[in-house]
Amino acid sequence: MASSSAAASAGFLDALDFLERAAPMRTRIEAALEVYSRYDADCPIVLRDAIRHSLLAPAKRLRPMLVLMAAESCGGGPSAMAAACAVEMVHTYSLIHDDLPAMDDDELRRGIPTCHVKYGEATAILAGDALLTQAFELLATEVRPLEVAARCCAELGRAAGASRLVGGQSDDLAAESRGGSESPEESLARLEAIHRRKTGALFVASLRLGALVADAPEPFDAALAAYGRALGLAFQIADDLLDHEGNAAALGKRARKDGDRGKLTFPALLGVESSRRRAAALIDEAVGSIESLGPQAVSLRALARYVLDRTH
Ligand code: GRG
Repeated sequence: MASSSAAASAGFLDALDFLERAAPMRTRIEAALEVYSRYDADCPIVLRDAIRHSLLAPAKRLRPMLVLMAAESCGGGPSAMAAACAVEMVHTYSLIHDDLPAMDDDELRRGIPTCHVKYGEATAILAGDALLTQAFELLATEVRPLEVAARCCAELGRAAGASRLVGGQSDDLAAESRGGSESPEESLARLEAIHRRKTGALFVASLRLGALVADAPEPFDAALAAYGRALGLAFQIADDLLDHEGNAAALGKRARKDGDRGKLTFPALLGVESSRRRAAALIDEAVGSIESLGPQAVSLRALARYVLDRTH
């Protein structure tokens, strides 16, 4: 087998190489999140602690990595880390609110008690609100030039809003109380439409923010967005498969909950093997989409393979 560095210079990395290569990047992201979650004396201590409980909990940091790797693959940019942290704040807010009793009602997230279990529902709602707002403050104050900051705010706002993340979540919740009158094709189309908004939109926005802060040309932005769409859906299929396999300890959250609730999932609709094949085809599609970015996109290629092979 080729050594890691030989494989990397040839443009390939496997999932384990990816984890090794990504570790320093994850450390840098977490150090920046730690700094951004120090608040002044007007922030109540309980709110600060609740935010930090969720934001700094052990996590994969895939979305901020996508921002940094997209920027890197387009030549880099000094505002990339602020943009990366803004995306992670929006993601963490969505997890805190998703875990609330009124939504998915979960007690475990990122391997630790959910925000509302530890701090109460009201504080968890406020912690999510604070993170969502801070994300846009961060983009507006740290991304430069100002025109790029405004475009990042617009892109992230759209991805997190009523027609994307929040809309997908709303349809997902509505689907739980729906009868079973659809054909399998209709169910699959509906499932994909939910996940394109609920999971995929933030992946695409991460890549676009990376392209924006690196001042990437339009074709690179389009290639990264196509990569993000395919990767987002593959990630969700892999997530459903991991949930189906049901190892709560490895996942750091309750497993088999979707199946138990009769929720629509890819393995339930397509079967396990067919779901795996679909995810693998989407990863090939994602990798194919960024061919034009050349060797600078080695990390994005590896991240795509990792999404398929991940165990949590
Ligand atoms: C409450 C507006 C609102 C939206 C919630 C994110 C979300 C929408 C729901 C979370 C439930 C869920 C399992 C979604 C599908 C995939 C997903 C987003 C998983 C969590 O992301 P990971 O695996 O988590 O990247 P870490 O903890 O590693 O960041």
